[in-house]
Amino acid sequence: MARAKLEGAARAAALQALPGWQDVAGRDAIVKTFLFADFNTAFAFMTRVALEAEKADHHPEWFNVYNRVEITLATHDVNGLSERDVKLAQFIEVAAAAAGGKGK
Ligand code: H2B
Repeated sequence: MARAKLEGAARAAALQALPGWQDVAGRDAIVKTFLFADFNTAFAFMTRVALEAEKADHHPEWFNVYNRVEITLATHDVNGLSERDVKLAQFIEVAAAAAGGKGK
């Protein structure tokens, strides 16, 4: 089930395939910061991610200042990570690359 909690080897394997995504201290979640050329580029990227998130009914926690977007992913229903976070992170990677974003 897409919302089943990822644990152990499955969680480790999923993270391994998501470069730059790191564990959040004190919480079962992952985080990555992206840098873009400017605010417009960052916000265009966020718009793409927002539309995909709404379609998937799975939403990021994020923080934006100018060209920086910090994104935390977790599945609230399971209080941890699920395949939904992996899918959204994969989409985010593609969208960030298309927008010239760099992981920080
Ligand atoms: N997003 C995230 N990140 N985790 C969830 O558990 C979640 C969500 N649940 N978006 C969805 C909405 C849930 O509230 C609705 C009712 O399906």
